[in-house]
Parts: sequence; structure tokens; C-alpha cells
Amino acid sequence: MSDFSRRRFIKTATLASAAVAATGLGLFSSRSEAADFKLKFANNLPMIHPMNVRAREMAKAIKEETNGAVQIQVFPSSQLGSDTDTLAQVRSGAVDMFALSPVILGTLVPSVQISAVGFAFKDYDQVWSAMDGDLGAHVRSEIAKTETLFAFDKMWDNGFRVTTTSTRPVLKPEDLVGMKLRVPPSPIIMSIFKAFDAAPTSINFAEVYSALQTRIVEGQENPLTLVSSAKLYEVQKYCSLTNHVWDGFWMLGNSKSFARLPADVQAVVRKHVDAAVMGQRADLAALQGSIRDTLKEKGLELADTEPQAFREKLRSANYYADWHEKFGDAAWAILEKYSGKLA
Ligand code: X2X
Repeated sequence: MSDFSRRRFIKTATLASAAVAATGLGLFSSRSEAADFKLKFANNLPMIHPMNVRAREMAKAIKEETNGAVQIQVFPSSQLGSDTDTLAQVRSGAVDMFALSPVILGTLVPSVQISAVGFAFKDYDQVWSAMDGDLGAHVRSEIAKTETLFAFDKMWDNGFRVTTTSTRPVLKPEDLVGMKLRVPPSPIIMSIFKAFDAAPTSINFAEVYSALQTRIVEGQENPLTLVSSAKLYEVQKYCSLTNHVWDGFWMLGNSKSFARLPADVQAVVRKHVDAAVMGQRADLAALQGSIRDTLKEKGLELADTEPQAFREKLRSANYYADWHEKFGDAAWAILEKYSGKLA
């Protein structure tokens, strides 16, 4: 790895000359107090969520390896704006990196939602085979078509989404009829709960706790690690382990921001992003053994559910046929290579 203390980055005033510098002609300053590149990384997760713990480690490792030349500021908990606002900011370059679920990125690139088809994955072997394999490659190519954005290779984990409520448990599809549920601003999550004849409402995650507390909605659906880290158990009573969608976060980068970095610096950033993601995946896997007991101790009533009944309801509502048509045969075949036949 280049020793950044030997190199001095020739400060440039214009993007064009920075682009020249980025071809490796530039050198790096060894000034640790003034970073040559300051990057903003935003996400909607609580400060204590494993993603932000690992992101802070990542920022420290990148700063150290570039001798202070690259400094990444981590903005958790939607500090820079809601998910839909921050998506606009990472597209414009006001934010340089953004961890965003495909269920919300689908508002910009509909095809990326294919990893969030209801009950597609039954376990993490299927998830990572798909997302670190051909399905992930397909989705990254779809993101690259935007030209303003790209996705790093590895997805952060969010988890299998479960359903929490303040009014009644969800043990079978009929329990969802008429239920006022918060869902993310997401076409595919919205469509799942409409297929169950629920009453889904799109609300950005930053407003979920208050929406539940004020009973604007009676429930929401998210992985257990979010029910725990966002303290949703304080305003919910029942937690039904529907596991209806596996969800993750693409580490999105603004293409122009990243192109300003010399190639070897890009490699350093990619290396530490991958390390942070793999560490976070392991953190969430380690939590699975204890998180149900933790939530029970917080007062949540947990209940297992039977996925087959929910799947059959989606099939009878033409949910799979509709999304197969939207995604197209080629993409659907890539999905079913990992999930098995879905409809
Ligand atoms: O908004 C949500 O529910 C969350 C945090 O899971 C996503 O980012 C999709």
C-alpha cells in the first residue's frame, strides 16, 4: 500500500484537474489536521446499531491508512434528512455515501426491489448466496445505470422483517385485515400489506416511534435488531415473527465524489467498507441468539407464525405474478435460482 506520508496531493480548484489528479498523477498531503477529502456517510439507523459501530471503526481505519487524507463523517439516525431527502442528497453529491434499503431505493430504481420479494429467502445461506452472487451483481448493474450512483460490492444486513403491533398479534394473514401498519416509503412493502388487505401507511423511519406512540398507526414491520435498537418495544406490545421479507442496505456512493479519489485511495475505502459490512453481518448473526429473550424482557409478547399461509395469500392475490411481470423473466430467473420457485 502506498505510504501517504511520502505523497503530497496537489490541491486543485476544479473538478477537471481533480479528475486528472484522481488518475494517480496527484500526490497526498501528510497533513493529518486538514483532510484532502472529507466524505459524508448517512444512514437512518440508531447510533448504537451495529452498522454505526462498524462505520465508526471503518472511518477510523481509513483515516489512519491514508494518514488523515480521507476523513469520513458518519451521520446516523437520519440526521441529514429523511431517507427520501437523503437519497436526493447522495444523487446530487451533497452526501457522499448513503446506506439505503432496496425497498426504498426502489422509489428511484424499481428493479432493485427484487431482493425484497415476500418470503423469497428462507435463511441467510440463500440471502448471501444471492446478494453476494448473481442477484447482487444484477442489482448493482441496475444502480449503476443511474450514472449518479454506484453500490459497493457488499450489502449491510438489516434482517428478516417481523411485524409488531400495539393492538393484537398477527398469527395468520386474516389478522392483518384492516390493520393500520406503518411501512417504509416502498412500493414493494406497500404491495405486500395491500395484498393482505391491511391498511399500510408510508412513513419515514425517523418518524416511526412517534407514529406508534401517538397511535397514528397500530403497528410496523422491521427486523428484530431495529425493534430493539430503536426501542420500538416501548410503544409496541406484540411481535409476530412473520419474517416476510429479508432486508439489507446497499452502501451507495455518489459516483462523482468517489471518482475524485485517486485509484489507490478508492481501493483503501472499498477495503474498509467491505470489512465493516462483513463485521456488521457477523454482529447481527451473533445477536440472533439473544435478541428474542432481550425483547421478551422488555415486555414484548413474541409469537411464531406459519409462513405457508401468508405465502398462499400472496399467491392468491397475484402478488408474485404481478412482481414477476414488473421485474421481467430474466431477473425473476436470477431470483428463483436462489429462492426456488415462487409462484
Ligand atoms: O424504514 C425502515 O423500515 C428501515 C429502517 O427498515 C429501512 O430503512 C427500510
